[in-house]
Amino acid sequence: MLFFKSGPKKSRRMLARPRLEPLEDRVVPAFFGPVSYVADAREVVVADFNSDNLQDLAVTLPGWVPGSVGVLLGNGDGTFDPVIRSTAGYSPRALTVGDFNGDGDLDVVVAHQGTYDLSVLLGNGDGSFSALSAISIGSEATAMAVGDFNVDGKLDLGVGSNIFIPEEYDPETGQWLGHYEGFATVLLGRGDGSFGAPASTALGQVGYHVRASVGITTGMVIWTSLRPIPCCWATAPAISRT
Ligand SMILES: [Ca+2]
Ligand SMILES: [Ca+2]
Ligand SMILES: [Ca+2]
Repeated sequence: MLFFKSGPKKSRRMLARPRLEPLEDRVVPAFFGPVSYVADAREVVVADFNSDNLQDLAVTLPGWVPGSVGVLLGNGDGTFDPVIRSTAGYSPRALTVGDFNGDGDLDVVVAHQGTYDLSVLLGNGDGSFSALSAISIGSEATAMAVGDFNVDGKLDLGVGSNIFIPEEYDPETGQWLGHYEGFATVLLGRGDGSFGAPASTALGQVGYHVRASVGITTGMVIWTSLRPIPCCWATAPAISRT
């Protein structure tokens, strides 16, 4: 029952009854069953690689010698064409996208597991890539972020990376025990698909995965590492820990 006060000392029962009103017709979202296009994809980015205003997918596909980047061109209805593979070197893992040479076609940068290299693959505008070039950053990249960090109109890279520091050999498992030292690295783009020398700042001991992401503020890249060491974070150019 509902009541309301009509005066400072009086109260009376509200006569109106609640009404039931029909809801408007609604369209309930539904999803088709999953469709598998590629197996063992590691990372995925969404972008329009063939400039048809339909979103496509790019994924890193493992393979030791060599791996590849696969692009699935979107049809605009939730389906994709068969994967287009481009050679991407040794065990590609992290992936990021941008037009690094300013020709209007999206390019990708790939980080490789087990190496200290990044690879730049220039887009051909049709979902394929070519002109692969390698950049050594001196540590193993786990994540990348793209932005114009020095505001010169050319895309730059922020890279989170690590180096494993072995401390003790475990004969039972046959593995080395140790920890990871993290690095926050910035590579300034030259606007032609190449980058200047990497500028790295040591983050100290971190978890394996050093994430790099672009902050809300232009010109800022943020690195974080969440496990197992309590978080450290850093922004370019000033680096600090929490
Ligand atoms: Ca497209
Ligand atoms: Ca390009
Ligand atoms: Ca720049």
